[in-house]
Amino acid sequence: MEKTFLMVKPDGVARGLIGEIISRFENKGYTLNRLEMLTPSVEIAEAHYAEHKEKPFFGELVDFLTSGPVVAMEWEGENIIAVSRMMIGKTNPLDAQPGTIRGDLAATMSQNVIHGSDSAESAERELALWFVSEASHVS
Ligand code: 3AN
Repeated sequence: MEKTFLMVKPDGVARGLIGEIISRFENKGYTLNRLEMLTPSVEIAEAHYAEHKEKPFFGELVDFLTSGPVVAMEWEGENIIAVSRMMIGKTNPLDAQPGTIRGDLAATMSQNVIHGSDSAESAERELALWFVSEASHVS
């Protein structure tokens, strides 16, 4: 069974959307394996967005992710990586379809409520980054 990393970003937490977002994946039939609420350090935010290090918006991205609590989660289910990306919707609000999380709940490119891993490699890397040790969590 496939696993992925999903995160309610600081805007989603501040706007009271944690329950709404978790419900969408529960209603779909996926399983929530792990959940942690934390305010990310600069180190973890930079590592998370390492692929965007050269982008002009990198500083803004890190500032935003470290601005308040997030909800980091491990979810499991059939084809969850591709399907959760469809459920999340496109990054640009002009492309995010109604019915998707961003299409329904997000209006800007930079504050778009949720992150989801975009490939098996990203999922593995991000789960290892955010959930450091199997032994330190009850699963
Ligand atoms: P996604 O989150 O849809 O996988 P990525 O990985 O391309 O999108 O970008 C990561 C995050 O960077 C996005 N969620 C968004 O918050 C931010 N971002 C992407 N492109 C831009 C941009 N052109 N301007 C500002 N922020 C951006």
